[in-house]
Formats: sequence, structure tokens, C-alpha cells
Amino acid sequence: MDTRGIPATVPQLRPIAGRGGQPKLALRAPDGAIAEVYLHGAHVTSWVPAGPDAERLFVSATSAFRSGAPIRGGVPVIFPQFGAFGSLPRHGFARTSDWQPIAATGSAGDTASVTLRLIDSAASRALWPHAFSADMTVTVRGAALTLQLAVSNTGRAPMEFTAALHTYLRVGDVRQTLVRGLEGCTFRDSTQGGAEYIQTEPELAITGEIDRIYLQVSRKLALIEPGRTTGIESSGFPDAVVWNPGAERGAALPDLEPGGHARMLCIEAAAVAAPILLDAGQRWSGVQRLSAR
Ligand code: TA6
Repeated sequence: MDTRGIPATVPQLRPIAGRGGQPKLALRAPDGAIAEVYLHGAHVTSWVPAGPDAERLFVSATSAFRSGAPIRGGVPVIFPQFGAFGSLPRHGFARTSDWQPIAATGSAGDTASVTLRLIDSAASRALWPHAFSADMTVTVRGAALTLQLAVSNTGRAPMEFTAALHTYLRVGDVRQTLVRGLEGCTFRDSTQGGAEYIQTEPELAITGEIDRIYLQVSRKLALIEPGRTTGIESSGFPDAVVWNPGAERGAALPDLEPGGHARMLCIEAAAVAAPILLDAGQRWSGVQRLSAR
């Protein structure tokens, strides 16, 4: 153990300097699959599946990488509030907090995995008066990236929260992509004040700005683009969010690189429509699993 309590024998728990000098952890599975995770936000910023494959996550070249600011791209961890649905800072404080690495797989086994933890602090309690422990576990192996967010209520009173894994998938050109698996699902269109519709198309084409919360999504999703597909499965997260800012709103985001909207599509595993309620001592977990095809 070093002075911060990090086991010295597990190299994956030794942070190295990333963008903006921010500490990040590098994961490499024995089969060559790699991922990287910043302690800031427990934020996954890179995933390259094993084999002849390429980066599957989008991170903006102009993103901030500094304390207090969220990273634009990768997998922001949204907790304990999704979006502006509440009085907390937009998308909660987990994405702008520094997490602590607590466990990792060593050299044995066929995966590379790390768990980072965030617990309540004076700063979090000033915003949200609850005692909690949140664990984000990132695992790579072969064609898959598995992300688990687990939240425990460590206090004495019930607590309620919304959450999401706000995954930015990298695409060649978003206008050439299709999302499969949402046919028949009800969605709230955030570009229309949350009006509800039912999706009739078997495949959703992304033609411009889109910001939808799909409710109770039970099927596996797929992001299909010329030459490659990414499978997206989730459990514990009942909802799925599909977001792209489009050209105009994208240009107005100061931390999105020029033209960046065309190179990304967010497909998020989310628990938004019905907040998660945990009594004292209870634990919830949600998983998003991405697979390269
Ligand atoms: O998940 C979709 C969304 O809530 C959109 O409404 C959009 O604004 C996006 O997240 C990004 O939010 P951010 O606070 O990171 O700019």
C-alpha cells in the first residue's frame, strides 16, 4: 500500500498523466483490448477492442481536462441527477468529482478491470444531503467494454437519484448511422419540451439534432454505420437516451471541437423517468455493455 492506500502490486491502479496533466489509468487486457479511465469523473475516454480495430469512443479535441469541468466525450458518469431535472448542477456532480481507484484485476485472468469509488463529502452534502458510496467498474476484454455503476445508500434516510452512463460513440459520419432496437418504444422528445411519441421506424436514422429519452427499453440496441456496428446492452438502467446536438447547437458548445457533432452519437444507459429510490443500506447497480462487431 502507498500513502493513499493504493495497493502497489497492481499496475492498473497507478495513475499516469493524461490530458491537462489529469491522472488516468490505462487498462490492457491480455488479448490486447485497451481502455483508459480518468480519476476525474471516473471517466472512460478510450476503448479500443482487441484485434484489428480502432477507437470506438469520441472525445472532443477541445474538451476541458481540469478540476471542476466535465470532459466532453467518452463516458460521463451522470449521478445523482440527470440533466436539469432537479436543483443540482446539470447532470449532477459525479462527472466533475475526483474518484479514487480501489480495486483492479492483476496480471491473472483474461480481462483488465478497475473500480473507482466516490463517497459523499462536505462538498457533495452541501449540494445533496445524502451519505452514499458509488463504484464505477470498467472492464475490457476482446470485443467488449463493460461499465458498471453501483450506488449504495450508506446513510440512515432513504435517498432518490437519477443516473446515466452518457456514452459518446465515435462514428465516421453521424448522418450515415442507424440505431436499431427502438421500434415500438415510447420516447420523450427533449427538443419538443418532453412531448411523448412512439417510434415506428425499425431503424432510427440520425438526420440532425436529436435528444430523446426512450422509456423502458428492453431490447439490445445496435449502432450501425458503414463497415462496423457497435452493440449496446444494458441492465438496471430502464431507459436509453439518444443525443446529438446537430450542427448549430454543436457549434455553440465551447468544448466541442469544430464539426465534432458529425463524429459522435450518444447512446446512453439511463435511469431518468422513474428515479431510483434506495432505503438506508440498500444498493442499486446498472450496467452498459458495448460490443464491437
Ligand atoms: O443526455 C442528453 C443531454 O441531457 C442533452 O440534453 C444534452 O444537452 C447533453 O445531455 C449534454 O449535456 P452537457 O451538460 O454535457 O452539455
